[in-house]
Amino acid sequence: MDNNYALYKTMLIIRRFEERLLAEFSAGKLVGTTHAYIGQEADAAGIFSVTDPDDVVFSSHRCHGHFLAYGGEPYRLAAELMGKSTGLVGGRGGSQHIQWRNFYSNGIQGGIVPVATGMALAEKVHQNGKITLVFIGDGTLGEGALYESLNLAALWRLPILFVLENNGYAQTTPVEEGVSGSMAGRFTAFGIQVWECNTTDVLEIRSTAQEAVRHVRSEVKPGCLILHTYRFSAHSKGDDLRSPEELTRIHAFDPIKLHSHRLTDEERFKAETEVMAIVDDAFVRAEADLTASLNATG
Ligand SMILES: Cc1ncc(C[n+]2csc(CCOP(=O)(O)OP(=O)(O)O)c2C)c(N)n1
Ligand SMILES: [Mg+2]
Repeated sequence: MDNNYALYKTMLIIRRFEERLLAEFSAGKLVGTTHAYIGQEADAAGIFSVTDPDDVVFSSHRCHGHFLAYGGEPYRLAAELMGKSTGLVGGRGGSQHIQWRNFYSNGIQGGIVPVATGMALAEKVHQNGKITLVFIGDGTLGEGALYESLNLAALWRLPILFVLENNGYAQTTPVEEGVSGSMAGRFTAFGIQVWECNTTDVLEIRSTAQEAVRHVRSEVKPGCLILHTYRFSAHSKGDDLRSPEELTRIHAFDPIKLHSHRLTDEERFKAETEVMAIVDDAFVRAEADLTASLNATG
């Protein structure tokens, strides 16, 4: 019961935060670019409900959902998106390049995977029981640095979980046109065990993630979690070639609607009220903050 409410609230924070973010973008209040996670919320909510607070996380251009599920503060993220000095990295990273506690993100596809692998080595040497997670998309399977990392992670038995979120597209390229052969086979070829989920049900994702996380932590070995999912919003801002029929079809897999039936009307109302207040406070406070000075240091 408590778990169901917490998972729902995490997914709702991501959804409402990003709906607000897209509206603020359209109103010209944000700078740079952005990539919304709307539709994929069950992945982040499920995974971060079974990780430890000190685990190390590396994310991609589509990082907001991962960050919020990790426990990041919506206000600091909103301030970062607005280029404010109170933002996560002083307003200089924007949407794709954020850092807070053990969470890092980078917009270069696959570029962060060798960094994450090195971090997993460092944490293994420190023998502190932390695992490292690194998120990639289906389109990032074409990056060579990924395979060098898989090789070393397997050879050196590094405690790292590669999380592959297959949302079916790399920008506007469908996965069938960008990825050959088997996704799982790309990991098993290096002797890395794979867990795979073809669902947007947060409870199923959570229990599969739990097994994968347990394996990586207790066996001190790499693992791979493949999550087949759906991206509801455009790749970034407006770049979407999908037909209205396809968009209608995939909305049937809305993870929030799917999970909402496990809550009472009162619980759904409470979650919605609390989340709307958090998101509104985040954007209103961030807007009032000072803009980052471009030539400041530190
Ligand atoms: C090395 C590199 N090439 C191209 C880009 C531009 N780019 C940003 S996201 C993206 C598609 C990524 O697709 P995928 O890995 O499936 O992630 P998704 O956007 O679907 O979450 C591209 C081509 C980039 N950021 N880095
Ligand atoms: Mg993709």
